Amino acid sequence: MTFPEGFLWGGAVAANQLEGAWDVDGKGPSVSDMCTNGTHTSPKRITTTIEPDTLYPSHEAIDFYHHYEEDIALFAEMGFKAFRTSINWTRIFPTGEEAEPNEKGLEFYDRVFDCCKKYGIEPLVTISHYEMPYALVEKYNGWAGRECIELFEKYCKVIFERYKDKVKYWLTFNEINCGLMNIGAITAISTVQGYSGSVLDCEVSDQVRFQALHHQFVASARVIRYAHQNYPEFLMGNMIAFITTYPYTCNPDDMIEAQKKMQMNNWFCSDVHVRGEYPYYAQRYWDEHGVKIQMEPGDLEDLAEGTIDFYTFSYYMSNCTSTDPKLQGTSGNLVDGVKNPYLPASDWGWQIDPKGLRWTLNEIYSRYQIPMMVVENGLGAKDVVEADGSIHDSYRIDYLRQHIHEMGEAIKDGVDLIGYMPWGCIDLVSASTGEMAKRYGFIYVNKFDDGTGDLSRQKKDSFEWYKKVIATNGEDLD
Ligand code: BGP
Repeated sequence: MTFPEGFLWGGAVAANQLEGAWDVDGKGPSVSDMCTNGTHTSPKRITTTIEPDTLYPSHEAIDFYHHYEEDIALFAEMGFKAFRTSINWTRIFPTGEEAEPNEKGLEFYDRVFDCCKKYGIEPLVTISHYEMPYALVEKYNGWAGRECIELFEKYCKVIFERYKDKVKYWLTFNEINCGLMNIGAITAISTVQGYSGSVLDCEVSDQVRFQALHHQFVASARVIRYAHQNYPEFLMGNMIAFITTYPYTCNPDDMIEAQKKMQMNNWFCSDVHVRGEYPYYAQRYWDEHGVKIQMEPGDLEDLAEGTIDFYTFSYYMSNCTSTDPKLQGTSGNLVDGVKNPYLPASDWGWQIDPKGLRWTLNEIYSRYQIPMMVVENGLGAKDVVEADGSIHDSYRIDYLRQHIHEMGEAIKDGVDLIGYMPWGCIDLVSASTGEMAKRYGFIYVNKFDDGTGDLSRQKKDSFEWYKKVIATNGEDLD
């Protein structure tokens, strides 16, 4: 057997992209709830107030809030061993600053985790996945405000205590490194106080981005230390959007450029999480970009004492980089790069690179040697529902098959990979564009970009295929 016994096969989602019920049972608005829909070519917007007659896709999403039992039953039917979801901070603390948590919000996640337990599915919980309370954006400019550290600690202490018997695996911040990338100013660090406009155009300085990240690092480390001290059975992880970057040519200038991109886009955050200190190459970058991080006494000790137990990341694509300014750009959602002539791309321009996953797993493992999980991977594609209701998504099966095969190769290489949770195991709202048309699921949801749809669920061909993959522990990928 290539995949180890007990390998965590499952799927991943995020609260803000599927729950809906954005103002139900005391929930407050999050930064995601202020984002309109958009498309690949016309970017979604963030607004400072809720505009009438404007569609905000997270408000209903796929209404997992009221369909979770049906959905988790379908995951169980596929044989999921694990399910990655997130907690909406604003269900627990609607503005982030209440003295007491919102009981109704806590009860919802009790129901979700109990339902997982009923089927023997292990929850993997992202504590913060693009849904900071919007009130904290208005008041503190999101994570630029140091106040958020303590508010986050308060939130974590509540959910740790409440779910200590139901959840063992925790990730602090989703794709924390996106705070250094354009749209991440909104999604990851939420430093967009007073900003209304395209999510791709908001300009946030390096100074603000690194300061916000510093606050997140300290917050993450403090809650990890707290969890280790109080809940020794918990396993605490990070989450990185891994943008594998190749040099476009063997020109040494391209090599250096690629190394720099790998450092600042991918390694910088996880070096802090795994090693408990800022990496050696950071200072030069900060000096050259006018960044001076304000730290308080104790911050560096906090970082050192709150290191992670396992490493998780999302992997969708790879990029090339070049020092030649004339080369053609590639549209990923996070960083621009140069088109790789050896790779095809999805309809959204994301370059498909299964072997890059094997390469990436080896790179991460050689650096850290701790257990790893791939907690997002998948193909966003348009699906067609046939007259008889069937959905033949062979393109999605091909994508997943190739990536799973390469994970198997990486395991044979010797990496310690313990789980795989492909993204959007049920169709949900796209994080980058707000679309429903960009579908990832094994389960189709009757919901469309204009907000219409009866929300019914339908199995795609990939549903039966993934079920077989899990049943054979990754041996049968045909
Ligand atoms: C990651 C996010 C997810 C998810 C995924 C796919 O960056 O963590 O929230 O949405 O990308 O991206 P998209 O929805 O833009 O296709």
